Amino acid sequence: MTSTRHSVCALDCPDACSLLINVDETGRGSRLRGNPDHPITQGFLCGKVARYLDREYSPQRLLAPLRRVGAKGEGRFEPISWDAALDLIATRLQTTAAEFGPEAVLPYSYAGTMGILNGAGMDRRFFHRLGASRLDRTICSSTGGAGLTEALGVRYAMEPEHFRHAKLIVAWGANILGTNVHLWPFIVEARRNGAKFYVIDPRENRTGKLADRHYAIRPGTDAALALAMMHVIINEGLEDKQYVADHTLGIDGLWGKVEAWNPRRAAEATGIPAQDIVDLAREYATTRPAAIRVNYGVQRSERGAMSVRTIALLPALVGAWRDLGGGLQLSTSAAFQLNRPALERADLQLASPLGREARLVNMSLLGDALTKLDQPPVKALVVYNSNPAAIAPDQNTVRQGLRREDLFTVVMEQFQTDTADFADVVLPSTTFLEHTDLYYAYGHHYLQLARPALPAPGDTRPNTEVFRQLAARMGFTEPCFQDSDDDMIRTLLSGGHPFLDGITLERLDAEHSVRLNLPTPFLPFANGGFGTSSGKCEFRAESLVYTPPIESRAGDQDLARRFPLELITPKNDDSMNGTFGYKDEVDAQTAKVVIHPLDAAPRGIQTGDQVRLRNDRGECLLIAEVAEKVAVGVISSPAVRWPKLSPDGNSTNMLTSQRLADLGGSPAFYNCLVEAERLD
Ligand SMILES: Nc1nc2c(c(=O)[nH]1)N[C@H]1C(S)=C(S)[C@@H](COP(=O)(O)OP(=O)(O)OC[C@H]3O[C@@H](n4cnc5c(=O)[nH]c(N)nc54)[C@H](O)[C@@H]3O)O[C@H]1N2
Ligand SMILES: Nc1nc2c(c(=O)[nH]1)N[C@H]1C(S)=C(S)[C@@H](COP(=O)(O)OP(=O)(O)OC[C@H]3O[C@@H](n4cnc5c(=O)[nH]c(N)nc54)[C@H](O)[C@@H]3O)O[C@H]1N2
Ligand code: SF4
Ligand SMILES: [Mo]
Repeated sequence: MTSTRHSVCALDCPDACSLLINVDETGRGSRLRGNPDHPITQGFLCGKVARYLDREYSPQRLLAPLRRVGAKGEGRFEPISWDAALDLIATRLQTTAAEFGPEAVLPYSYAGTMGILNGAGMDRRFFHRLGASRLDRTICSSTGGAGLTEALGVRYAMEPEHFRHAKLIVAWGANILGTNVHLWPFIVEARRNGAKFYVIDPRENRTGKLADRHYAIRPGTDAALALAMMHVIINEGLEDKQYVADHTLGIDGLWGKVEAWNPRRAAEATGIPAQDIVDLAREYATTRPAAIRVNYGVQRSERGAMSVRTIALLPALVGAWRDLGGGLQLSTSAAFQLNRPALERADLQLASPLGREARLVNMSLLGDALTKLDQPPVKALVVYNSNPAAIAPDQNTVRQGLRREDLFTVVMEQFQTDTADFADVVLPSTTFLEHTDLYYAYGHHYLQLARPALPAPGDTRPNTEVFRQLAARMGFTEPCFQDSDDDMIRTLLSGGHPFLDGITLERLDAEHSVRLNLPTPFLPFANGGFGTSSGKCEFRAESLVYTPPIESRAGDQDLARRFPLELITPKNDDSMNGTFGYKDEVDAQTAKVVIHPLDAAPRGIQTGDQVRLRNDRGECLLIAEVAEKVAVGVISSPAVRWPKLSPDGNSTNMLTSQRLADLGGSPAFYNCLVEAERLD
């Protein structure tokens, strides 16, 4: 008898799909599909997860704990028992803390799973109680979050379902078909009803190819475009005077600031013709409802927070928030008002030997943290839900750090990643199909619960269980270390926020997916209600600025002469950061770099040639595709390749820098100057 079970896709994707899986009497899963009854999943999955069972049952899955026997990074290990592995880890963490202070221990995790228990639950309690350094989890979105908060005060967003009502949709640094495909049906519906769909992106991706217009903007210059749109809108009196008067502050100062940002000046900065900027601004201001889907692509830049902030001021200027189908979406996650403080228990730091709040280490600066940080230096690193040897910027420095003989490294993983190769101990982890977790989303407003659908293979264990067991070995006696997964879910639901009214564990078990208790329709700023102290959207014109990124053609001229190409490394359509990097087809996709014919010709580069990209930080080898999908001066290679599978052992994060964005601490991944040469 085959039964059907429910699950939730845990990958780091806005869509957080509701899944159905067939399971036979032996417990083996077959046929993974999207839940047809889920309002966002709508019965379909992206290509990568439709085939997730390949990964689930891959012969490359890690099934037993391992201890390193070779050199760091070499990847030679021998199996050991869980007891031996946990004893070893507990002893090393204790001696490290005793000798150097507990802050010498650094956790390193990101969103390998979006499950809250396995991503930010027992692990947080454990490291807080130990007094370990706290990790500032900036690698992805914190810059955009900071920019959005500057504009709106609270990071609420348009509902995805409302895009169907829009008459103009702008995908701004958002590769919807690649990274957020469950928004697409709503866009198709809107277009069927006459909506226009525009894309603002330095490259022509899948989404841009299907758009009514593609504006090829230069990387990191979005704030210049947004300021020029404000110029046109105010100059032509197209702002929503009522909304501006009722719900914004500082319109008078705004003209003083944007007056200088005429479309010609913005055209020079962005590479988008001035007339196109004028037309876009007019159309945006005069079409209702108008929706902007801005995604994290725009904020992986030195000017990322300013980009998001200026873009997020546009809907207030034209009153788009009033309309069903109008407004902006960056992330819906802020509406999930879960009781995370009670889950994470930062107060346990006071019970730690440290006795105070531990220092905060920016994960985007891992290279520096492992090679330069002092008082104390990082002596033990515990990695889970992340693959920093592949995904962190300035790979060279990260690797130098991971290679340190005096660094004790634990990696909890499903696959033998580059990071796992540097581990002293590798612990085999369950997948989302095998453990319980609670899921928020950053592209919709449904809270979801998943129970194990499949048995855990081999000796794999969930992160939650590993940290419970480590806590016991370390002698942490607080009752919270005995909390079950269900206890932790109840804790998360317990904060009393009205958006969680009526949502219980029992209801989640029965319904799997529950809409947050938001007003329907949810129009967060239709009547103001911004999260600023004034309650209004504050333009604060004096602090709106655009200056070109240092690593751009208009930035540091010495750099730009030596390294004249602007490299962007956006997401690969058919993988998920490094999660599927072991697959041959993903490796082939992420081995490519697209270069414009006018940049390729003088370098003698043709499609299929092996090229070396280099800058002062390092180099890597890729295969050229010569095409007009990028503008002159821009090259693009999809992220993230497993370095160890490339011919020289390097991937594009050899080239990216630890220079941070303007606010929020995220890396400026997409402002990266390089030179390219053909290999003979
Ligand atoms: N298939 C797939 N889906 C994914 C992921 C994946 O790896 N693969 N990763 C997940 C994760 S972790 C995240 S954070 C989200 C991110 O989702 P997105 O933000 O949609 O993805 P990105 O590729 O980072 O950037 C989107 C687009 O921004 C463009 N871009 C780059 N620089 C600029 C710029 O300066 N200005 C503008 N206007 N556009 C720019 C890129 O070319 C890209 O097409 O996707 C998630 N979904
Ligand atoms: N050049 C460049 N670099 C980038 C980006 C880019 O666009 N360009 N994007 C950046 C962004 S936006 C992000 S979010 C980061 C992503 O960085 P990461 O979050 O590190 O990347 P992932 O590959 O999504 O997940 C990492 C690992 O988590 C493991 N994992 C999954 N589930 C579990 C689990 O339940 N337990 C344990 N122990 N492990 C699990 C997976 O096997 C995978 O190897 O990369 C960043 N790096
Ligand atoms: S990766 Fe995204 S689109 Fe694909 S199944 Fe998971 S949540 Fe859905
Ligand atoms: Mo991300």
